[in-house]
Amino acid sequence: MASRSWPRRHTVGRVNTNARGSRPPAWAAALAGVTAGAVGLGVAELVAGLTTASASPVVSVGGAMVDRTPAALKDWAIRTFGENDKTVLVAGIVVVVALIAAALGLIARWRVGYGTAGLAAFGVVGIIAAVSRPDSGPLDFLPSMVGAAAGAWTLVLLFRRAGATAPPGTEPAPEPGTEPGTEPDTEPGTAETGTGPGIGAGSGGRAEPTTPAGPSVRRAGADLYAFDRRKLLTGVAVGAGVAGAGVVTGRLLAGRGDVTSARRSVARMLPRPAVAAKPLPAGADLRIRGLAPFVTPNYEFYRVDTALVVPGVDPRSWTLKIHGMVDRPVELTFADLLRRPLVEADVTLTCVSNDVGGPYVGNARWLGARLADVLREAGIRRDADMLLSVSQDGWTSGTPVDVVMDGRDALLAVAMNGEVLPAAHGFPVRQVVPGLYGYVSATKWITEIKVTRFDEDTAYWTPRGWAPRAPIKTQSRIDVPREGDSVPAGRTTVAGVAWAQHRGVDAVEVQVDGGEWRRATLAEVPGPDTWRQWSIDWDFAPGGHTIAVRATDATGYTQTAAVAPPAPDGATGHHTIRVRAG
Ligand SMILES: Nc1nc2c(c(=O)[nH]1)N[C@H]1C(S)=C(S)[C@@H](COP(=O)(O)O)O[C@H]1N2
Ligand SMILES: [Mo]
Repeated sequence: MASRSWPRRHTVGRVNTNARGSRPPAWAAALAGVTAGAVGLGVAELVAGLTTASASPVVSVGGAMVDRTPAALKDWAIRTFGENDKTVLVAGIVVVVALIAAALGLIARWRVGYGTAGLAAFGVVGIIAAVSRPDSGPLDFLPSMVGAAAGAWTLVLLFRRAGATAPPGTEPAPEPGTEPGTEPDTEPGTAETGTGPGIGAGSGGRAEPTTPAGPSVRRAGADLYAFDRRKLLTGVAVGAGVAGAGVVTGRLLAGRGDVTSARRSVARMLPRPAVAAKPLPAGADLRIRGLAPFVTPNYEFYRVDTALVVPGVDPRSWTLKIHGMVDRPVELTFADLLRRPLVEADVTLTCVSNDVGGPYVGNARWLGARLADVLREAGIRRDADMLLSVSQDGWTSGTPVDVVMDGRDALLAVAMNGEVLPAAHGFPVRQVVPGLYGYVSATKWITEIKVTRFDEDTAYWTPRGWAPRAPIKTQSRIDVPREGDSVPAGRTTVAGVAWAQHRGVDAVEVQVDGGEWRRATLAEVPGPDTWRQWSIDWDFAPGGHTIAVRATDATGYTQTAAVAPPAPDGATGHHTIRVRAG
């Protein structure tokens, strides 16, 4: 590298590569680091939005983390944060990135190159995460790469603006012009020529001599401390603006727009059901305040999946491949699917992670093609016992073949409660199989079914501590009153829901303060595949009370009181609440 002298520096102007011994204070360096990290992420989001095929680094890294999180931790996260678990994860990643970026800023005080190297390492992590996602596309390396470059470039520019690139330990500073040839580490070439959006231009119009190590500093003699707070802060502000604009624009570009319009056009092509569901029995909904309605509105339906960003699947290019142990592999388009006779069915979905009394259960009217018919046309081999369904984002589920083929309403569903499948619930197509927990049956954004064997293939949750086969356990829940409620002494309605999908609920009993079990009144149901509302009026003496519930299904099995956690195959125990009457 050519040596430079003071005059050279003055011709370069804003570049202060000769400001020996100067470095910004720690807070400023950390702030520069955080800004560089933010710009990196913002630019990455923007690139991800522009090249719609590729995922942003936060999403890729987050997705990789979700897949690698021990089941127990994930369980805890679901339980603690509920359906906000993804927001918490993303926020956590952003905080960790900010902390590391601040540390890189501090390291850059020592040598800017170390900071930029750290940002490059970030980019490599993002690239590895992105290209190793199951749904990765050929351009998925781009957001992380461009983002890391933008971050590194930002760091260099900010350090320049702040007036420091020299390594520490060179003070006391030499006399100007006396030390050629030992140029401190300079920035990458791009920094010399770069004229990035806004970053170098923050205070460009200002006439005052803000060149670090300018006259005032030289007057200070040995103290070459040349930190320019204002220039740094304007740079930081511009960087923050770039980062924010990148995230917002990127999200918008990548966003729902596509899915929203695709859902709208599908709404126009949805055929009427060939086999319509019977109207719901009038007595299916007891309409008790606080009791879960028989039909769960789509916007209230619980959502559980590993997808950090709802996959946007284009129905025009969507296909479902059915392959593996079949005589005739097939590939269905969305139009093929809609040409099949569509069946309506009322089915209650339940998540295996649902605690006793928990919220991860919902009931909807689904419209879809019969999965059994599609499979029969493909010709399933006799020794196959598992359907490994795969979603657009690479998640997999293993469903027993015999369950799907036994005549129940196992569907490739395209609509939910009379509406095109919402994006979060699997648009354009998902599986629905009455009687099985969601993780072994309810694949959203489905693109593939491999007909295989349980002893040959393993679905997503199996190595993570969940049972390969998981029929839904008979359960019941008290909705009113709620845990901890105060109720008037005397007669009060106790009500809730019970479910035992595909077997049906035959009885629900309620017990207060460990006394005798009394039968609740059951609401009507359209069939065995939905939950069933129940209610009972109870006379409460003033004071505290414990209320428990248990259901008996149509096989005669009564819910066990033995408490089991959700893992590995569903929680057991009686839902029990405490109330105060008075
Ligand atoms: N693609 C995909 N499908 C999925 C999952 C997932 O993580 N990814 N989770 C399953 C689980 S565990 C459940 S309980 C149901 C929940 O369906 P819902 O979100 O529509 O209520 O979806 C299932 N389908
Ligand atoms: Mo689930």
